Amino acid sequence: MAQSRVAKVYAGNQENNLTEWEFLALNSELNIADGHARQELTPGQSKIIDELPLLFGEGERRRVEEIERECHRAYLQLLGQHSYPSTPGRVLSCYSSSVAMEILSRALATRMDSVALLHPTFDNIADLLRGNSLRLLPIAEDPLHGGDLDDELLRSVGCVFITTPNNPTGKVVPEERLRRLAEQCAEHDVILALDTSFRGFDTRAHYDHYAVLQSVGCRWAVIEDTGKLWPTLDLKLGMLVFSEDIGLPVSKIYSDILLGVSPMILVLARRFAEDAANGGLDELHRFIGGNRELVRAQLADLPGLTFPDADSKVSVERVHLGDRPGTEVWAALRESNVYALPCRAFHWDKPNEGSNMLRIALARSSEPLARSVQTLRLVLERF
Ligand code: EGV
Repeated sequence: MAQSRVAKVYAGNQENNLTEWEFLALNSELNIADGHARQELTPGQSKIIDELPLLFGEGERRRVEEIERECHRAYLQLLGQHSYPSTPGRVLSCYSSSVAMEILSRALATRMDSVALLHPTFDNIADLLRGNSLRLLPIAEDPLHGGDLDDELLRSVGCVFITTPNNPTGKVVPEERLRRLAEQCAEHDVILALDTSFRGFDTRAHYDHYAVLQSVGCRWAVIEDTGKLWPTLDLKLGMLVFSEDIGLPVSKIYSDILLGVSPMILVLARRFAEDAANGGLDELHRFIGGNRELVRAQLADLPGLTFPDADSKVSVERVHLGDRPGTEVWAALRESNVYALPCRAFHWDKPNEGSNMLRIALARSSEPLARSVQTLRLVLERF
C-alpha cells in the first residue's frame, strides 16, 4: 500500500499534491519546483552564517522572551507591519507557516464548519483546513479584487481565508480592499485570516495590515513566514498573529503542538532581517526581478506561451503553456533532470483550470535557472 503510493508519486501522478511534486525535485541540481529560497547567500548573509557559533551562543545565554521579541520586531518592522501586537503571547513562533496553518485550522474547527478560501492558492492551505473537517467555499481572485464579497457567502462561513500576495499569482490585496474586506467580515462576525508568507517580495504588501485590521475591529488572524526570503536551508519560522478577541483556543492548541522555536533560529532570523533592512531586501527584489526577466526573455517568443501574472513580484512565475498539458511538459522536462511545478493542484476546487500551467521558482541562482529554462524552451519547441 505505502509502496504503491510512493510509486504513484514518483511517476508524476496527475493527482499529486504540490508538495509531492516538489519532493521529486529535491535532489536535482535543476530544481525549479518549490518556493523555498535556494539562491546563493549574498556576501552580507554569508557573514552571518560564518558567525553561526556566535548565534548559538547568544541563543544559549540570553532570555528567550527577549530574543523572540527582537526577532518578531526586526522581521515585522522590516516589512512595514509597525502595528503588530507586541504584547506577550500575541505572536506565536512556529517551526513553519504550515505548522501555524495547522494550529489555526484546528482552532477554527472548534467553532465553525465552513471557511471561504481564495482560489487558486497553495494547496496545503485547503488540505490542512479540510483535514480538520472544514468545508471549503472558493473565492476566485477576480471577485475578491473586483468589489464586495457576496453577503450570502459571508453568512455561510465562519472565516474568510486569503493569501496575499497570493501563491502562485502574486496578486496583492491593496489597503482599501483589505479595509473593505475587514468591514464586511466585522458586519458578519466572520474571522478574516491572511497568509502573508510572500509579502517580503512585494512592497505593495508592506502597508501596515495590522493598523487596518485593528482600526476596523474585525476578528482576525495573520500567518507570517520568514521561510521564502532567505537561503537559510529551511532554518526559518512561521508566526501566527491574532486579534485579542479572536474567540478561538489558538494559544491552547499551539501549546498542544509546540513549546517554542529554537532561540538559535530566532537569532538567525533577526540577523537576516537586519541585513535585509540594510539594503539586503532591495538587493533581493532586484535579484528576483532579474530572474523573472530572464525567464520571460528566454521563453517569450514561443507560440501559445503567455505569462498570466504580468504584475507579480513574488519569487515564483507562472507560465501558461497554451494547449500543452502541464504534466506532460513536466515529464518531458524530467528526462533532462529539470523539475518544474505543474499547477493543477493550486486550483484546489477546479484542478482543470490549472492543467496548462507550470510554476517556475525564481529564488534560485541565475546560472542553473537559466539552464533549466533553456531546457524548458527546447522541450516546448517539440510540443
Ligand atoms: C511553495 C512546501 C508544505 C511549501 C512550499 C511552498 N509544502 N509545507 N507542505 O512550503 O510555494 O512551494 O509554499
